[in-house]
Amino acid sequence: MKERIRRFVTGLDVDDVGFAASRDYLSPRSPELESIFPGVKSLVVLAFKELANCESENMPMAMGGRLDLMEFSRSSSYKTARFLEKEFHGKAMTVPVSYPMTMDYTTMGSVGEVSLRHAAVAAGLGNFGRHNLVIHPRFGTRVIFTAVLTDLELPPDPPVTEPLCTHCNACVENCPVGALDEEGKTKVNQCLKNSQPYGIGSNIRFWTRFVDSNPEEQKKMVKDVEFWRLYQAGFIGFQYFCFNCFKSCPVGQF
Ligand code: B12
Repeated sequence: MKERIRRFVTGLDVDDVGFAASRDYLSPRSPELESIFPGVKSLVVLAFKELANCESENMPMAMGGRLDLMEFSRSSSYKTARFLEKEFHGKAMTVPVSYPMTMDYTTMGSVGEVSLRHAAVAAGLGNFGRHNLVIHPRFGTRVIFTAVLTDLELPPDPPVTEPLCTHCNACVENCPVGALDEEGKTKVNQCLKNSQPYGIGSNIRFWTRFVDSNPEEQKKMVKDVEFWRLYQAGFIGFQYFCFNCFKSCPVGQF
């Protein structure tokens, strides 16, 4: 069964696939998988290599590449989940590639329902680097993940045991806000303010100023590019304006 699933997934042009037992998925800050999917037994984790878009200093180009990849990854995990249900009569659930996620005051929108990095590590698709991202043995850091949860029992893949991070420190040095200065921890607020300048914080600040302004000032505010950018972010969703730790990692690059 596992090899048929692997062939199906790689036939979708997904770059790599790994299998994990749900007991090996260890992500202390994330919800228990059982609370999401009672009876879950395995995770099928899909890895997708990112195109060179992430290198561009033109942020609509960089984020456009990510959006294309997210669309492809969502369609691939959806097809994989359908395959598990149709062919093997298991139950299957797709994991959001990035959002939606629970929004509350304890996590401030920084914890996904399933941690795809911990899932990838459990499925033998890589291990954590100095940047707290998962490095894939062939594709390096430039890889994103999706996953399918299932109640089918699938034999797990072995973990990657050799460390893939070379500790060159390029990710730390290239972070413009020092979010990686402390080993083993990303300073989420610093990263967020810099990488998502049109996220919830800017939105709140803009609209607070707006309600405190007179009609003339309000007219000026909606003509300002800041408003146009917030408007675009509103329908695109989370929109990254920084890929530095992701693109500066030399592992697996030519
Ligand atoms: C919320 C989120 C963010 C938030 C918060 C990040 C965070 N601290 O987790 C912000 C906005 C800051 C963010 C930034 C980025 N993100 Co993000 N993000 C997510 C999301 C949606 C949820 C992550 C989550 O649940 N975190 C909470 C828990 C799991 O984290 P944690 O337990 O606190 O673990 C942290 C540390 O303890 C440490 N850690 C934990 N265990 C271990 C073990 C070892 C050995 C080490 C060294 C470290 C370590 O690493 C974690 C990062 O801080 C995931 C998608 C998903 N569903 O997984 C993508 C995801 C993690 N993001 C991703 C990416 C690529 C990015 C960015 C590069 C942005 C970009 N331009 O693409 C940056 C990288 C920032 C960085 N270097 O840490 C990819 C990572 C791919 C990869 N190769 O690893 C993911 C998996 C999306 C995907 N579908 O592939 N992200």
